[in-house]
Amino acid sequence: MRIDVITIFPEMIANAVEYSTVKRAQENGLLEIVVHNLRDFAHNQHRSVDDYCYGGGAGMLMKPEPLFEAVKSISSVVGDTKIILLSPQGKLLTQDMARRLSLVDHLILICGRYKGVDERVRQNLITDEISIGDYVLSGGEIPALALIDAVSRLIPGVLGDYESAQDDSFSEGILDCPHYTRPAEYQGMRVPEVLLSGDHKRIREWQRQQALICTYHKRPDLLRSVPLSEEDLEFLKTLKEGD
Ligand code: 9WO
Repeated sequence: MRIDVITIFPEMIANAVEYSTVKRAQENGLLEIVVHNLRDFAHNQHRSVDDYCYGGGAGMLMKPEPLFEAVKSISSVVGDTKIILLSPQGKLLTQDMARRLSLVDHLILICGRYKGVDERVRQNLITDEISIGDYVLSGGEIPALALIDAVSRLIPGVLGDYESAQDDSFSEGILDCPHYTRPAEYQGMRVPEVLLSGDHKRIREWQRQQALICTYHKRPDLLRSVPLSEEDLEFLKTLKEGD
């Protein structure tokens, strides 16, 4: 997969992709990230990429020409390309969406700044608009990094067998169960006995029930959109009766 990022703060992206899984994906040749400074596509001596709004009002907007030209300069011979604007008005990024994006050959991420982009960019340049949550940031760079992180770890071959086999939060659509490491007792706080028992069937059962309890209390909305076994449903019924 190739990901191009268009931003006025290229170092913000370039520095952050030097870590962890995203770095490994690049080293293994499974992911190529290319960062572009939007100012390189500015038309005047001051390298301006923003301008006042028609109709007045506070704040500046990103001018259309540099954005159109930056995208045009990125040779899209790679195949299937999505041009994504990170913005609070976008569709909420979910694990499902990240999974679908990880199958695309080429992503071009546009990081908004100021008050946002000229509407002609939204209407005629971008193919998808994505939000990472309902809060306002000062720009699209951090959301772009969140998207890159979520997507790159799903590219086939990026995670080892061990890591991908891990049932992390959301991999099955529900929250993860609690985990413990040594010592078995710390300041009187004990690790649940079942985890020390060596009885793998009982452990598996306990972990599933804990995950259901956790999801039921913290994110009950997730339980409506996930396949549950007969046993899961039976257990959830006992939880509801306890309320
Ligand atoms: C700035 C501003 C200045 C004066 C008056 C009104 C104003 N609105 C904004 C504004 O909303 N700026 C946004 C900053 C424009 C697009 C890029 N920015 C952004 C992206 N903030 N938050 C996001 C974002 C993106 C994806 N997911 C969550 C948040």
